[in-house]
Amino acid sequence: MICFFPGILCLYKSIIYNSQLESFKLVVLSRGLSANNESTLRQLPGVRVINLDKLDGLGAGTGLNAKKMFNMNKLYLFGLDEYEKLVYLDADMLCLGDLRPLEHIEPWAMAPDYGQNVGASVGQRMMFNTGVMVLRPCKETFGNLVKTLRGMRFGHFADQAVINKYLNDDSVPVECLHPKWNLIISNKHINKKMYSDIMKSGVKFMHFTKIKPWAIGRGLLVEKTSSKVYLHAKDRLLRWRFKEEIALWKSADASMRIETASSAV
Ligand SMILES: [Mn+2]
Repeated sequence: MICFFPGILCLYKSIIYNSQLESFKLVVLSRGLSANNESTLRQLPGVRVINLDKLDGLGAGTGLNAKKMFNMNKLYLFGLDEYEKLVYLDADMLCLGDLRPLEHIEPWAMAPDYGQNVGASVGQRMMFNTGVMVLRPCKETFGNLVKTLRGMRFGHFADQAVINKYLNDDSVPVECLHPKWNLIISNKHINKKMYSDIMKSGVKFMHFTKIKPWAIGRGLLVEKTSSKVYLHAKDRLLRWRFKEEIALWKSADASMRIETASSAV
């Protein structure tokens, strides 16, 4: 499984560098992070780490694979009701624009999932991508999500299937954010015009769904396990396809030096 620590560091740097926020607090939900990496994160100004290692994995017994079980940890954030409002971000996200408008966006708000050829839907609604969510933590919502999860059978999506089903079944109002708030890179070759228009007019968050730029050249570029030969060919292809996106990630990553306790990431 890919380690997301370098992704979180770069997300943090990109928010400082690009968001124009005077201050922010980054709450990191972690599971399986090394002690060194966790202490590096704890030393960053404005960062709080919530270690989930001792909590049960959500979704046991539903036949989910390890990666989908890992993604289910996201549901724990709904229990953080000491916060009135949270902007949830995946760790494979990069901030590229002014985030101040988020102060005026009320929960729930999410961007559509445009990563498919045909936009997926749940019930009567479009499917929202769960990589960026403006939400209000609430123990009751958390309980309802866990209940929803228990009765489900899973296909392609994990937490995203649960959250969308809950929103649909309970008719929860959701504001649809412009896709610039969650520009899914898998979309680049699907909705070409929309993607390039957003690239030109300004991205808020770029979502590295297809590749993790920090894992390039480490044999971890693709998310799915494949044969070595296939992996190298795909590695080159993706590197070429997402040249511009990878360059943006690298430049944010180089914007600030953070001393890491361990280089083994
Ligand atoms: Mn993601």
